[in-house]
Amino acid sequence: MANPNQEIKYTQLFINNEFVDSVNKKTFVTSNPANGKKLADVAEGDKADVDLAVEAAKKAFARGSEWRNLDASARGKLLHKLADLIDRDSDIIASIESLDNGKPFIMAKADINFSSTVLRYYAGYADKVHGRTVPSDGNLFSYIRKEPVGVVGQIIPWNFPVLMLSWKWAPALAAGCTLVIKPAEQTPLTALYVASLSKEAGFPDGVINVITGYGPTAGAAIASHSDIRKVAFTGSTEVGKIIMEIAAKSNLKKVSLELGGKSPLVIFDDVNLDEVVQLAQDAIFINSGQICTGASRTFVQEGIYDEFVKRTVENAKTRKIGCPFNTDTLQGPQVDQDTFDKILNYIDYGKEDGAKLEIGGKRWGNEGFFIEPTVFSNVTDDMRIAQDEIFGPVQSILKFKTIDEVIERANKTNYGLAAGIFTNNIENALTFANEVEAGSVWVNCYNVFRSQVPFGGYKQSGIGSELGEEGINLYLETKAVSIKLPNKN
Ligand code: TXE
Repeated sequence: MANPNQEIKYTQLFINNEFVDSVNKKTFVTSNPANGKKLADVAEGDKADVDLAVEAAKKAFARGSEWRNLDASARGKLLHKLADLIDRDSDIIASIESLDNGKPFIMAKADINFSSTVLRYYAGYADKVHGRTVPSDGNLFSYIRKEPVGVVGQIIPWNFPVLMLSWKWAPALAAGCTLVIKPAEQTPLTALYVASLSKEAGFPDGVINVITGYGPTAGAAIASHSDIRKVAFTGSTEVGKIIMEIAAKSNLKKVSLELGGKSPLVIFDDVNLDEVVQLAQDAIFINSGQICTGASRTFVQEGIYDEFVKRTVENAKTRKIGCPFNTDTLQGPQVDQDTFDKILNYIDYGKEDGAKLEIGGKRWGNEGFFIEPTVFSNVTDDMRIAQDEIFGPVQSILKFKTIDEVIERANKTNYGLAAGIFTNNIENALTFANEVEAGSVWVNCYNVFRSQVPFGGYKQSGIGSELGEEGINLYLETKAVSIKLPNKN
């Protein structure tokens, strides 16, 4: 059951399986974006706390430690147990997530359900990380071992707090790494709750550490720590570049990045508009538009353009916005003032640049950070709303004529995270899927994520893919062992 008055139990850092204050005793406020009210004072971690967490994680990873001596299948069992505990407490976690992030409770439940699914997927992977033998030239026997990278740092954003945590923890723990994670300062609470469950599940001391705090302090301390062997980051392209630079300058730690996007969704004139109008709008408005794969450029073929725009506007009117704890709410507030201001600025740019504001464009209500579902038509490629990541409920509709033209225009961006196409023409679908520069392509569906299917970005949308086999490989080193033999056979 949803609980808008859910008690917040955990607000301290989680280091070595204990909740502790930060070294400097500082705290920061996290608040509810639906009404601006304070939820809790949370420990503000900094470099000294990251150092303590890394020490704990190093000890947990040391040769001969309890964690290193566990069978791989036993790591899988711990991940299964954690998934069970998350399911047991999913109403509590979803209530906290909804309070801290603003997303509708039912959406938070879906995120949490997907989080335990991802944990179970990698639980099964733990004892299936096989090396191999290799037919090397000469009198040699060569074999390949896959080994955990070691202590890893993870920095995650606020749009899917528990889900991003599960995408980071599950493969790292299945691989046998130990970790220090920093949740976003806007949404620190669910990471701490799930940390308490990891202790209950039985993860040894120091395997999992959570440092709440700000990016340029706690986050940068993770990215620059010389005993962290790899950093995994999800967030803005701008900060992704900073992380990569600090990672290189410190100890050249491995880096994986999942960054922003400006994803095209292409709609051909052979589709059933009754279905597609709704799907195209969900593709951008889901999670209040705060999703890196959001279909922020809707390309519609000229023959159906006017009708599509008309129906899209009607559809936007029916989209229920309001209190995240109402069961019929589809759209909650934006996460904070900065995000809210940024989106309203972009709506102004859209008008200034000559796009036609069809509906929305303003604040909704008089408290919290709600923005009306907003639709622009007559958008052209050069406009700022067609080029930059807005990260809000703003749908931009562009017109196209041919497949070649739309592929060319879809690719004219520095991003390459996702792309979608709606058509009944298999040739157009496959041509687009092959030629669009994006890490995920969805045909007649959109924003479809599965544990088994890798997800990552081309160009400035990222480095490396999470989920699937690719996801666990991010946390593994490859060791080649060659043994001299007296003869070939
Ligand atoms: O992201 P940041 P913000 C995009 C989206 C959004 C914009 C800004 O366009 O409007 O980014 O959002 C930590 N060293 N995305 O400012 O700053 C920070 O504390 C180390 C897309 O919230 O990238 C948080 O934990 N860490 C995206 C995390 O980085 C630093 C999701 C992400 O925050 C740091 C979120 C530093 N110097 C925003 N500075 C996606 N790909 O889904 C910040 N951080």
